[in-house]
Amino acid sequence: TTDVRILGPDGVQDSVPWFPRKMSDLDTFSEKVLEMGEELSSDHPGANDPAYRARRADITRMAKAFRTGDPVPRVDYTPEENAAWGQVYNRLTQMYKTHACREHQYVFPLLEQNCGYSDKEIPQLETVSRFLKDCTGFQIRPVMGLLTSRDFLNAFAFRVFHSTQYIRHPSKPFYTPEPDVCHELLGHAPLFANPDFADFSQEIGLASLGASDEDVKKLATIFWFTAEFGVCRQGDELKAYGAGLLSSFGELEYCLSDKPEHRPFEPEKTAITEYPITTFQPVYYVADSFKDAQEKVRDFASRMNRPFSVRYNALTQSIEVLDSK
Ligand code: HBI
Ligand code: FE
Repeated sequence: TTDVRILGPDGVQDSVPWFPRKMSDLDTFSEKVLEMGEELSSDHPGANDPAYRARRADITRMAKAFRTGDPVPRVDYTPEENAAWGQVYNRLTQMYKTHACREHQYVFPLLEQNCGYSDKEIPQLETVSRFLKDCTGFQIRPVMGLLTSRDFLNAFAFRVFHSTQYIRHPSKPFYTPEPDVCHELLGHAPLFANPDFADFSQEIGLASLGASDEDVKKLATIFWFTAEFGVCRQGDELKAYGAGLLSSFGELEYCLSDKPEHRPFEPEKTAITEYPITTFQPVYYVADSFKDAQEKVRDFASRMNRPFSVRYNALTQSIEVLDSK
């Protein structure tokens, strides 16, 4: 990543990290994946299964070749893959009525009606992407694996969500050490159909463009405690809206119990909270609403140290850089 020069408000040229200005700039991310892009870590249940690895590699090869404007390639999932999905689907959907936020509960039947969500087979990313586009303008790009926080967040400025397309190892249907299609389609996709959540996600994305490494880390931590592990207050109850919760029946139960600590979502504090990535979270941040969370993130972002501001032009699908803040 090479820096680019931008004229700051004082007329002096500042150097900021490169960032995508138009939708097709996202094509440059497709080769850049972290650890598990091609190799599986030793704790991955599929690490010693050559057939699983070959299958995963076939699917990630298609993601690597994806370019802006392409339809997401279709994957014909095997009966074994669909069966693993079905197990996860049935176990989680039982809990959504009592544990998921109302926005997730509202969208889920629409995904069943419009996108073929069921316990029978894994929905196609292209179908879900088209549905999201109709709802909020969000779209899905297939990705080989974990992107850097910067790349992953930058894409949200364009209302683009990077989604994996392979599924966890069928020997452990209730465990995965990396994002997979169950996590993406059951946890994330429903929320991107909600206009307020879409705005909230894009707000984080816009704030991340050209941000310092330190600020990107803070925004990634905010993303972690909201889109991944967020809890919200609805009436006098707590409900889950984070995708990491909505795709894990164990943590979905635990997060609303009185075992963990629940703190109010405050970007300044949330952004600097340490968190474990392999165990249940000891702390959850509670949002009042997606609109309120968006306003708080916008306010937080406006105090970030960036010599320019940005705005997304949906007509040209490009970022406009405003030289003075
Ligand atoms: N990459 N593909 C992908 N999916 C994610 O959920 C993801 C990522 N990179 C970083 C990341 N999540 C988060 O941990 C935050 O850093 C944004
Ligand atoms: Fe995720």
